[in-house]
Amino acid sequence: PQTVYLADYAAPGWLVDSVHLTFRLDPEATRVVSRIAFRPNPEGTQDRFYLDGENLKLIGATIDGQPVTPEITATGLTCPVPDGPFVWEADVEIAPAANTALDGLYMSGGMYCTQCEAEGFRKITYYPDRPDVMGVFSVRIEGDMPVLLSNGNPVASGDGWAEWHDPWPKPAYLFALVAGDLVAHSDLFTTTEGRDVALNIWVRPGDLDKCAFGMTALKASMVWDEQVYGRAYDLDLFNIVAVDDFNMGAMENKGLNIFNSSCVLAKSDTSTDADFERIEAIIAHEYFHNWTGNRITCRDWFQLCLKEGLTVFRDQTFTGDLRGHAVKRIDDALTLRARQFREDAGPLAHPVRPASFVEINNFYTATVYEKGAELVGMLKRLVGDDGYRAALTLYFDRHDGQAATIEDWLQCFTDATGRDLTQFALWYAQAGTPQITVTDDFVDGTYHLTLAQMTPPTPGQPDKQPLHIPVAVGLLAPDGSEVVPTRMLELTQAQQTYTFAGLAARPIPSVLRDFSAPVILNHTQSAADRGVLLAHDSDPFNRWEAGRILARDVLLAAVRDGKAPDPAYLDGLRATLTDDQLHPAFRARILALPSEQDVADALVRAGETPDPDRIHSARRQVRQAIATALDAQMDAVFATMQVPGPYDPRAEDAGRRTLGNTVLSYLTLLDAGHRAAAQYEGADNMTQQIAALGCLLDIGAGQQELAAFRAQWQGDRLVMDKWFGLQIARSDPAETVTRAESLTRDPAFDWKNPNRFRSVFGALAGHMAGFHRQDGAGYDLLADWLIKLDPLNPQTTARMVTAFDAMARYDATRQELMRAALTRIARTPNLSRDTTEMVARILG
Ligand code: HT7
Ligand code: ZN
Repeated sequence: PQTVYLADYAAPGWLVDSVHLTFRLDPEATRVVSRIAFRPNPEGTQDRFYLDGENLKLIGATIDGQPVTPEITATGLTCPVPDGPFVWEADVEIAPAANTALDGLYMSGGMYCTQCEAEGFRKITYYPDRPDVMGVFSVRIEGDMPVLLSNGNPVASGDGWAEWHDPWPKPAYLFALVAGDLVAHSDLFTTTEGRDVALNIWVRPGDLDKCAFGMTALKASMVWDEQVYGRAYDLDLFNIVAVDDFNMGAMENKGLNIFNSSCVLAKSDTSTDADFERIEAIIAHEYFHNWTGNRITCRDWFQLCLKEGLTVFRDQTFTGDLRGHAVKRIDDALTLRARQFREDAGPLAHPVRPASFVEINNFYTATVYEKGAELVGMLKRLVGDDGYRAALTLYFDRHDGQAATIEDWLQCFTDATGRDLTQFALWYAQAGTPQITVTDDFVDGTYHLTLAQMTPPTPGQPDKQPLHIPVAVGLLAPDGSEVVPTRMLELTQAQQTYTFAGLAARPIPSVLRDFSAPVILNHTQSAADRGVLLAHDSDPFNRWEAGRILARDVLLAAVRDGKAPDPAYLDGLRATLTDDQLHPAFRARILALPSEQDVADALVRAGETPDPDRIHSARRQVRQAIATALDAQMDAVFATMQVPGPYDPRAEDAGRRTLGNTVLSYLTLLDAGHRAAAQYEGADNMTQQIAALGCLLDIGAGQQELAAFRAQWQGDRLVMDKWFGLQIARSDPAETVTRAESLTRDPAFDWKNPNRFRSVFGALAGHMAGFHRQDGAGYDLLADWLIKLDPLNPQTTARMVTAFDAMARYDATRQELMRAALTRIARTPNLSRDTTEMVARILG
């Protein structure tokens, strides 16, 4: 397969003014008639007219009305064209019902829908399918379906046809079409500019009662973007459609967002608090793309973080504003460490702006999204709130309607604030997680804090340069009072020392407050100092972080030497648990121990080989000890965290339920599941029901409840995904693989549906001790199913191959078994380009 390089970017030879598309829908033979007005690009650097196109049957083509016979390959066509502007017309045939890759025009549960990002439009018709070619689209849909939707505003419709016009020029990846038997939950919104916007969430008729929350989230997003970023919506209509078969979460097509149904449908008896929060964030994310992605798009796919990093940063801030910044920052750091740090530490490490790719779909990664968002956050810390506002205003003014680059983005910050960001730009090009080592000394009232940075080598980047890193630091007195409030240190050299004079006693440093940069901190601090930070730090993130490091050390001691938790740690935990001044959601985060994966990461960083079984049992042992030591307090907290009245997904109630269910998971270790069984029995919402079921499964009980759960929810696809996933996630490691394997034989296991496939195999891969079973059965089962899925759905297959990316950290036996499984995948005849690239990168 061919590698594409950022360095080879060439401006398009022809630009598009207008695009008229007519779709005559048919599952086996849809006809797509296109009429495209092209004109030569004065800045173009390509001299051959070329249109992308894949799996298309060309019925006929004309240029300015004259039939032409293009030269066609498997990936596109070329043809001689006139010197000036011209009109290209083509009639092609495609087969949506046969499109199992869910990319281009496909069918899901009898409805037609599209997915065009990144390169799906070329599976619909011949087109310059690249984001820097933007055209005004008009669409006519003819089909035997009650609802026919496309981008923009409706123009006209009749029985079996509808016409749409989108006045905003857009790249082809934002094109969308939906046709089906759908009903809408509708509302209205008036923008600050006085525009009345009709809002619809389109679903299958049985799902209409699951739309209200999504609509509230959409309106909250529209208000937030007006108030916080000054961005108003720009069409008279905003449609969202829920689709069951979808490769990712959702897609921001102009005026017609398409959502995986799991990311929009919500109702208290079928969705958990976590689902509600996720849905709210994804609706916001896709809506925010209207400005950061659609109005200003990317010049090429190497610039993907320009829209994704910024939009993730915006949705994170939105959730923080609605639900509390401290807990949101903790959750974001946990996600970053679990997914992005892991990516950075293995064979798939790549820069936030990659320099090359084979298949762009493989670069919708935690690095581009989550680390990309961290880079925006760091810029904001460096230039301050006012500087950030000025830079963003300039960005919107200067680049509206354009396909921009990271250089354009950084230039706005420089022009708006005067800051030189030359060194900062390295963050976009250099892969790997920087490590900062902290040392200090205190002499005669003066405290010296030394920070030394180092970024380890990553594939293709053996040598790293120092980065420009904002490190937020505060100092505490030994009694926990704050002696130096937060100061934003700017680390630019390999090593720098910062001086704080006039201190009465040696301070306790609180470094990297609010997780001010996506780095790993190597900081040796005594357990006593960490105890002070846990009890007193004014920065909630570092308060939690102190508790997390104490917990990690307790877990490491249990893994290495079978040690029971230190009583001082248990005292600190008890004090936090019972501190009513602290938000319940925050207390729950402190009480939740680092994951098995976190413990493995810590061992790897210490140069040790993690043993998944040992980590699993040590963590259980520590949890048992905590439960025993804090039994009485947990019992009291469990009682006070019960939320009376009807279910409300608001943050305050959700936080109470999270703490209640966290202590329930400990109490279940002591009461043989008594409380959990009662909670399951009495639950009137999914949060309480599934938390109780999980607790029961954790102690090897709950089989009766599991059967009852299935009987109750067998008609609900999304809840059944939970049923599949939970019993694997909460299984004993000795049974994880057999449980997953037997579930693949369940009549409800529809492996062609990505959500269902992920519910089983995502849960298997996420169960560290179960997946890494010593005989390799976990690897073999996953490999078997990935080989089976690849010809149907390469995107989802390639994504799930990443389960093997931590191969190098395990013992020789496991490494060999993983290598064998990957080699078997690699040798599969006709393996997709997507999966081939991922397997090759992992095997190295
Ligand atoms: N911009 C979208 C990314 C995307 C995608 C979505 C659904 C299916 C396939 C996809 N490929 C790429 C989603 C987002 O970041 O908002
Ligand atoms: Zn996005």
